[in-house]
Amino acid sequence: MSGDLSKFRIDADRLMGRIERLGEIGSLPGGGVCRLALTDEDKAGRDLVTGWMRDLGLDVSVDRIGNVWGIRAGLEGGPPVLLGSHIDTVATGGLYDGTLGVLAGLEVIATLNDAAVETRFPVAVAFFTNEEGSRFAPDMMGSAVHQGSLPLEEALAVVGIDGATVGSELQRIGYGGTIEPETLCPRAFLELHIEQGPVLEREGLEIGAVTGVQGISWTEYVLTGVSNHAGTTPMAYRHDAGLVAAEAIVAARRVTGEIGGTQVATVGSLKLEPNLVNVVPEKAVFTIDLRNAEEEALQQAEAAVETAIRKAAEAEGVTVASRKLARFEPVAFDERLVSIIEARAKSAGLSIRRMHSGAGHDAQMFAPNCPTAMIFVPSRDGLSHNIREYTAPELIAAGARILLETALMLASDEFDLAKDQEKRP
Ligand code: HGY
Ligand code: MN
Ligand code: MN
Repeated sequence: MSGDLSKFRIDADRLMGRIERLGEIGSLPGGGVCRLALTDEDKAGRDLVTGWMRDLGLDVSVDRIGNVWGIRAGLEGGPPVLLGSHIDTVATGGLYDGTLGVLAGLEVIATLNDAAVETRFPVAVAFFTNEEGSRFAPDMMGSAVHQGSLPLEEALAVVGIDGATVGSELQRIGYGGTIEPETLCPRAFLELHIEQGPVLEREGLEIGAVTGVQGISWTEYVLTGVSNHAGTTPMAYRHDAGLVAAEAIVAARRVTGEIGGTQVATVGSLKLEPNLVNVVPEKAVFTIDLRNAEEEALQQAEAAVETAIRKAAEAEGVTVASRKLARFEPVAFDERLVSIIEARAKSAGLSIRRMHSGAGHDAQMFAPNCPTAMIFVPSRDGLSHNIREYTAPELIAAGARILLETALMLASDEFDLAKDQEKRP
């Protein structure tokens, strides 16, 4: 296939219709959605999207960690150009995080079907299990298993925040497939995603050509002190796990200032036990999410936070136990694909900039193994993981158009990845 790619037209209404229809599954009373990984809501979303894959004539497969992909045959066989993301959400999620990348991928397929176009290489669309990691850590679990950076058995054995295991929940919802995850080895991987930050909107831009994803470090801390009477226990006698947790939160924020750059830190979950008004907390269980685009700086941040927690714990006579929930190094995307995205956006008259991703994505699991890149569209007010997450339909259509044109180039002889592959460092 060659020539004018712009003759293909994304059907924006069809795409928005699918986004809104999927958004009805797990919808929250005040807006937004909750489709935590492997819950009944996730199952219902999976059933809906898998049905759309089959309606579009895709050859659908489910692997052993529940990843689902549908392949549209090309004139030639071999690895497909893979478009994908996730359809699980955080508990206070929006309509677009992950969903956009999967449903825009289906829109690409529908557009090719409408045009009765046969690409040289196959094109596939996938959604990966448990990208969010909110119920079962780590995040990007399905794509990490798919790409070999997380052993399948280890993932299946993960116990979630509600005590269920990944393996048992996959079986319960009927998505414990039989295919080995590494069966699908893509020719290239493209993910369209909302930016989930303020940059594109603040600069009045329509498209982000994503150059890479920052490193992620998730740690769970369990602090154990001594529960005691809130009224009778003198301050000097206390071993207050809650105090040390509070000092940890302050230390994490302080460390971001000391490290600077792209360093961010979040204590997103915190539980005190027995969590009663008149009892000195015996136990504090909390998580620390640290991220940085530079691996060395991320390690410095991890060390500084760990030192601060242990120092505060020692002073209060509280013990510390911790376990790593997730750890991913920063990745860079394929310069050739980033350049195509830039060129397609410019030829479509869309405003674009290169940028890094602050959020983790399935694409970061593919980046070390095949040519990979992402396309961002703006998030209103920079909001995400928030029920007010929003991206205007015209921006969604613009992002889907760039996904379509980039995928078409990679699935045709316009761009022979194999030839260029030799040049890779
Ligand atoms: O945590 C993340 O960045 C992603 O939303 N899982
Ligand atoms: Mn996402
Ligand atoms: Mn997310």
